[in-house]
Amino acid sequence: MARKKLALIGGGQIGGVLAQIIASKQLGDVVMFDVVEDLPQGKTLDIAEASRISGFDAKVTGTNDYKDIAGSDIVIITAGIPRKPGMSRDDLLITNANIMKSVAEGVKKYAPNSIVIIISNPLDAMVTLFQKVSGFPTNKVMGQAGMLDSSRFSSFIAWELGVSVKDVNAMVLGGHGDTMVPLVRYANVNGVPVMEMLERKYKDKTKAEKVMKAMVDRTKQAGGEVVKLLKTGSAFFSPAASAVAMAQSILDDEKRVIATCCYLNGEYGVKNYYLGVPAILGEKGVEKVIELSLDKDEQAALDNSIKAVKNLTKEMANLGF
Ligand code: TXD
Repeated sequence: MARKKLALIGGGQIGGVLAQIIASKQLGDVVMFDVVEDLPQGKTLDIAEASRISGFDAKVTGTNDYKDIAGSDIVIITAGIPRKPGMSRDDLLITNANIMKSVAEGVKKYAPNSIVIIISNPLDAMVTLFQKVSGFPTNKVMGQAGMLDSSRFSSFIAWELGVSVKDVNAMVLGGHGDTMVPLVRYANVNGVPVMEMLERKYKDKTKAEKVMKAMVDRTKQAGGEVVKLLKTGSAFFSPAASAVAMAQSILDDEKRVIATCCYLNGEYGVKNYYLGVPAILGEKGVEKVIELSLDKDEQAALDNSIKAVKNLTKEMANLGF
């Protein structure tokens, strides 16, 4: 049986870690595309030369030519620029929308049957644009954000409670921005509500609520916290690991339930927009959106996030995309 093939569009910080994790997990052969001459070739050569040590036979190659992504089962897109000092959000939106448009055309032409995971920011707008330009079925175009935001939230909970993060289940819904919605009520440690564990730890309901609020706020700001420390770019290990988990669920038809930026067709009261919600990821891509029952406050927070995503999408349409 032929090995699966994964194309990475963008060979920057996240692209490099993606290639390395995919190869070491032997998920499939990797082709890294970038517009910068020699960059993807150099990066992948370096990774491939570690194959003896890491113990993988998967091929890892770089290219500046879209035709080399032909036959890819999965395409993961990180192409774009991160925001620099002095740039407005519009500047980032226009630049990355132009890049995403060219990427969508390239992927449509050379990997028309692939399933696509987008990481580039502003995420919800970039996923919307890729689907529009490529015309791919909506179940085959999705964005990575919720997996990472949920992993950050889970890590903070595990550190606070002193338990293994493997036993923490916590999910973040909504757009990838300040309006994201960490779901406190559903957060649990192997079925035990996190709030209950916090109340037991502090023997004080108000204190427990304060601690949870701090974790929720940190989750919302977590991307910015890393940017502030790194000073020259944004998080790249955790976004790459998150997208690989999504790709693996699709390639191995694991049917994991993952918070994914996916196309909504009436679910959560939203029609024809991309939004971060839990979904089953399997061989068909997004196979089913899971609808959670939300209380009044949770629904209000999600509505606020939906509004932000709609505004961003409209802003992009007004700019001619
Ligand atoms: O969770 C998430 N979704 C995110 C998203 C978390 C962190 C960062 N997130 C966003 O991912 C970030 O704001 C950026 O928009 C992307 C990629 O982040 P990365 O840190 O990998 O950025 P780099 O290192 O600048 O890499 C981008 C690469 C770089 O090598 C460019 O040469 C390339 O993109 N690039 C292109 N590749 C292909 N085609 C075109 N047109 C192109 N233009 C630039």
